[in-house]
Amino acid sequence: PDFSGTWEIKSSVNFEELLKAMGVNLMLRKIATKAAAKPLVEITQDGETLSIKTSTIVQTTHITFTVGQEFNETTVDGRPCKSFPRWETANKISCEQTLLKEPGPKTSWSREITSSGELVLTMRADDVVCTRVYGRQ
Ligand code: RET
Ligand code: NA
Repeated sequence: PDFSGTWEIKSSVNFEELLKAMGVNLMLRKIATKAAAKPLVEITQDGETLSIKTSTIVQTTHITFTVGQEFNETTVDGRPCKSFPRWETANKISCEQTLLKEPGPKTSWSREITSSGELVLTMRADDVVCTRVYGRQ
């Protein structure tokens, strides 16, 4: 599938609950949730290598990875982790994360291009699932 493009958010469910499950305090949750309501996501793709830049007013993250290869990332709340992306289906990448240092909730994400051409991002922390749907800008 083609993940490349500039994406804007259409809906988001459970983002603040995700941060709560990660132990982020109320004040930072409010700031982060407000910022995350207006993200800009820019993806470039070369075969199985993706580069994903997610910009908000308080934080911008940039990851580059190849599906099937471990890479260094940070969790949504900023903790360093190892990430292992793999194809879950032909159109969906699932990525398990392992924290480098301290114990914390089990986290992962997935990104899928749906049949209607949307990008669905899920982010998990233990049993909390945040689902964010993006459309092409
Ligand atoms: C701060 C402080 C530390 C805790 C958190 C922050 C903000 C995180 C943000 C994340 C946005 C994520 C998105 C993901 C994918 O769509 C304020 C830096 C959690 C804004 C947009
Ligand atoms: Na987002």
